[in-house]
Amino acid sequence: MFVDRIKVQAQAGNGGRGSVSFRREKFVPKGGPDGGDGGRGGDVILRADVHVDNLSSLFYEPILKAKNGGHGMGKKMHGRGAVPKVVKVPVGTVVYKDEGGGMKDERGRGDSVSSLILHPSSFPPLSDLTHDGEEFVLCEGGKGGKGNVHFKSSKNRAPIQYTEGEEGEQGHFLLELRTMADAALVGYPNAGKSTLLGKISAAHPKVAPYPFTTLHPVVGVIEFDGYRRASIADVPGLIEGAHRNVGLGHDFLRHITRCRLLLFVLDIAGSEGRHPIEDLQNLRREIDLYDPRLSQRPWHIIANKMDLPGAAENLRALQQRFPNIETVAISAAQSGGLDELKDRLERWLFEEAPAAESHSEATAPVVAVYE
Ligand SMILES: Nc1nc2c(ncn2[C@@H]2O[C@H](COP(=O)(O)OP(=O)(O)OP(=O)(O)O)[C@@H](O)[C@H]2O)c(=O)[nH]1
Ligand SMILES: [Mg+2]
Repeated sequence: MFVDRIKVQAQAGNGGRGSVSFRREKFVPKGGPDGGDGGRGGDVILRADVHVDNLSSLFYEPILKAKNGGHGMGKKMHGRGAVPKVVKVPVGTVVYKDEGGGMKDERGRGDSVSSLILHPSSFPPLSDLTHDGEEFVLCEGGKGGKGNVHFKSSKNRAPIQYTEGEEGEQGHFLLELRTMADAALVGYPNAGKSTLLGKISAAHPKVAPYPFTTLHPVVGVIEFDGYRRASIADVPGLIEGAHRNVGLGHDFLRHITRCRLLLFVLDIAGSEGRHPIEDLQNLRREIDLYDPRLSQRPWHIIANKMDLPGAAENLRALQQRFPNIETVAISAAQSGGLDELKDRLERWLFEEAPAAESHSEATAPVVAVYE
């Protein structure tokens, strides 16, 4: 199961209680207070891990709870501090405070679809875990209470006061994965995105002659000469009207928000009865409707299925229509033009859209405004 958006509840551990105790020892009459402090409650921590690729583990464990700290004891012994509850999440996880409402998660919890209208500025993320090993303390454990040793004074030599441990923080959160990749393959279903990714990287996304074969993003790594590497995301097919939730909708487009280069993969032969120029216009429009900032990203065209009849003619028409957009003609199925594509990718990724711009800071979750 692939889960890329989930609500969780987190509860850090409470601090342990301070102890009330007196030293009792042979030949030491009235030994004085010796109650130790309580231990700290455990934190709930999210840790980004490259070996985790989605949030499905949280689907089965939606309540994240850390242990309480141990109580203080006599002989000035402190209670045991609880170990933190560390939850591994994929790199690219964005954490939001769940204010209740506005967002729907994988379980369908949250508000009804019609009210999914968000005001981005009022919904800033708490954290964005973009590097392997990066941690975010979701809820802090409570401090331990004080034992009676702290209350000793010249007036009160046998205090019976102590303090309770503090309560651990708790809250509701929404975690959302935004895939980290350098470039994204965007196209209609069956355009050949998965076939292409399978050919140029070591990834093996499923390929089949029916639409919506790919249901969640798959990231492949492509290696260039000189040990240069880049990651490319194959995202589910997009169709006209996706912003109205047609097809798979365009919710998954958040996975391309961090990609610094958009590659539009077209069925240039129009083998399914559509025209590639219209396909491209529709794809660009859907991206713009989703988030206008995305349509400002550098983009290029990959004209696929050049082996089919009618492709060359359509390619000419496309180039006339978009003379300033670089277009690479390939046949992913027959591995035609892939060397040329790799050369261009290297130039696009390392010379024209350098990495500094990548992984743009996460903003508020972009949620569809359904009509
Ligand atoms: N003739 C021809 N067929 C191709 C080419 N590339 C892909 N196909 C075929 O097109 C069909 C769809 O390919 P996929 O790679 O699954 O397409 P996709 O874009 O990933 O589709 P979704 O996952 O549904 O969005 C498969 O039957 C492929 O064999 C090509 O260059 N030429
Ligand atoms: Mg696919």
